[in-house]
Amino acid sequence: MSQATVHLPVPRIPRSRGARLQNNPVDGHKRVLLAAPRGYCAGVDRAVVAVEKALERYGAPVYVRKQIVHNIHVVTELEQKGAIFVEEVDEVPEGAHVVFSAHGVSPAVVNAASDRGLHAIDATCPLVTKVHREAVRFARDDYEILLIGHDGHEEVEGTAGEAPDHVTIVNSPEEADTVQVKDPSKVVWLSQTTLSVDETMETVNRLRTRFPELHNPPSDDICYATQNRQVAIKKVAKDADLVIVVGSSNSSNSVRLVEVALEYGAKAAYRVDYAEEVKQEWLDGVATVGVTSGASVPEVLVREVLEALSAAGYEDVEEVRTAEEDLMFSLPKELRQDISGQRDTRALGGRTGSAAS
Ligand code: 0CJ
Ligand code: F3S
Repeated sequence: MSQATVHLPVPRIPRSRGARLQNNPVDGHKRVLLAAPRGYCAGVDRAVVAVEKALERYGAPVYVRKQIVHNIHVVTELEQKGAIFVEEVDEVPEGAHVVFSAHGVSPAVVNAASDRGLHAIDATCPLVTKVHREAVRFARDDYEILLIGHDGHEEVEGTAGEAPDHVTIVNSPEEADTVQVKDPSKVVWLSQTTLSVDETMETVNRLRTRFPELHNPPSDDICYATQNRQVAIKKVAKDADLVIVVGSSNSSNSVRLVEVALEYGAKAAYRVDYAEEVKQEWLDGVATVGVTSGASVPEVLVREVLEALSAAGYEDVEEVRTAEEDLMFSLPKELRQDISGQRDTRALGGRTGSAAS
């Protein structure tokens, strides 16, 4: 993979109001192509609401193991509401409530929380849980699992932890050329949910050259949201002089959007957490700016980027939509009963559509 993901602890860069962008002349009509789908996916919405709901129900503090999602703004806002983010469950006081992040946890973490008498609320995205189940099943059938993903990313740690004796992590297409297996007739590949689709296919092709009997996962492991955001930015990138991706530096899917934009024709592409980070020089000679955001990014941060661009003369905003999303997940089971014992049927993650769990 072209760029390693940065892991916690993430530096807390204080938010500063940068200078307003100048409206300098350029050749051509200034415009913004706004990719859609972008921003929150169903699993992120569910995880963030799970923390809010836990705070409402149990009162502050509620502990969260790792960042609930990889977005500094989301984490800061939840901290202000009373969430305490920890690296490991041994930092949580015995008997307290702890939320597991959207990226999932290994059975070892679940057991450590239970040994400590913690009340765990599992906000793992159901699409990550699906990959965990695949790992368990293939390990039980004695397959060797080549897990394509970023070593050290929480999701990869969680999935690998389901079957540590059967899993080998493949970090990049290059590693596919050197990874060793015991029995090439009994190998399957699985993947992290937030990778580049194209790069993962390259890794798989290189693996298959060496292991022709390589099994495929029963269904896509790269999730719908990751795929949809990449398809949308590909369409925008070919017409963009500059692409701005809103998302945090440790957000795998956001960082992938920068790479995909560059691969698909954007003349330049940058990632920002906040609008204030957009630099005047990025706009030099730029007529068309593409804008998108990762799956862990609240829309308010995109709106602030659009406002900053508007001040620089990019007032004409055209949405480029390549898919509709209506997937929703119900809340983690620990939160489905409300205090009065009523079942909370709130479904999360999209504007319309049917609930899944
Ligand atoms: O792994 C996930 C369940 C994705 C959560 C949404 O995105 P983010 O930025 O928190 O996580 P990635 O680093 O995996 O993209
Ligand atoms: Fe889940 Fe994909 Fe979002 S795995 S949390 S739907 S980015």
